[in-house]
Amino acid sequence: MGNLLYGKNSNLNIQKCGVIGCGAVGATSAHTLLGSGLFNEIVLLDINRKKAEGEAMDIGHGAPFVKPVNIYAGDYSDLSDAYLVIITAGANQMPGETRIDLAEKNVKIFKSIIPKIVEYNKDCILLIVSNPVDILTSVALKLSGFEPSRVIGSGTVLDTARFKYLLGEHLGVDSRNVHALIIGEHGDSEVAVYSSANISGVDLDEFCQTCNKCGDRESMHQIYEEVKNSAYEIIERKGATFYAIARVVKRIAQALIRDENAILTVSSLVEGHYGIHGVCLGLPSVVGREGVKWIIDTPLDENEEKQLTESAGKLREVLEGLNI
Ligand code: 6V0
Repeated sequence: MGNLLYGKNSNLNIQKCGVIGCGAVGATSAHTLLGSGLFNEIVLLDINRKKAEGEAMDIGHGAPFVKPVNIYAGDYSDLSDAYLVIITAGANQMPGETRIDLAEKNVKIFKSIIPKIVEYNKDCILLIVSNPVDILTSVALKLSGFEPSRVIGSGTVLDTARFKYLLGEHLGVDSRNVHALIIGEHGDSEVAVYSSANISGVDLDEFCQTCNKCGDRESMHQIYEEVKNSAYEIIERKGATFYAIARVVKRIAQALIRDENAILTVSSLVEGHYGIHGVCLGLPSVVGREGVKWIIDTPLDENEEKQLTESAGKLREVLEGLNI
């Protein structure tokens, strides 16, 4: 299988990725990527080398049932030609803990990881998944010195999927026909954009009034609370969330590799949109092979814009309190 070379010096293999952190999220993402047909080489790294080896063996034993993939536990030097490096390393939330509570611990971990990636590979795309994802995307941007388009957080792609799923369930329509966004922090200050939400072009409020499912718009608006609290609810029941985020990782990887120009609410550096400067957060963005190509100024009503500004303010405050 020939490698598809890419990048300034054509030294990157577009079909190669690294996954740093082989816990629940990293291993499930690697498993999902193995079956995606997007990669022919996947390198797993974890501070616990044995864990990376075990996951590579277990996931790799499924390879005969999919497109051939070479998956193995490696070192940072093995990332030198990887087009995409996905970071899922770090502490996850304990019941009751917020994502922001993880910041100090995980910044420390990022300070040990990012320079090692850059030592071997200055041209890859970094996809940040560890939480608090927006803060860590800003941290990775600063520590790597990469251009902002190549440092991407999973942002509110998962929250947007949860929003579409719950709205679709509530309204009795396929979630793929629900067009609605969650933007801002992947966390407690995230913003539901109800003002432009629609079902195949029919304004959400209008659809809600005619579908006779709940008879009251308020209960539909409660769905935002459910989205925001999803992780807490899942963590309380099973200790961690990892299946849906693994699909998010695959979706973003696909948009990047296939140069899809897909619009996804990934997290990246915001400079000037809605008066926000210098923080990474989730906004609808055009994602293709070079990373985030541009951010779309989706229309927001006054209240949504205020909430977004507050979300950015909260993230800035956390960033300023960190020693990076
Ligand atoms: P986990 O199962 O505890 O796995 C974390 C892994 O990171 C472990 O295997 C550790 O050994 C490894 N690790 C720790 N330090 C290092 C290091 N310096 N170098 C390499 N590996 C290291 O956690 P889980 O996989 O459940 O979660 C990982 C992260 O993803 C957490 O921060 C979660 O909060 C975050 N999530 C982000 C989501 C999103 O939407 N962005 C969704 C779910 C979880």
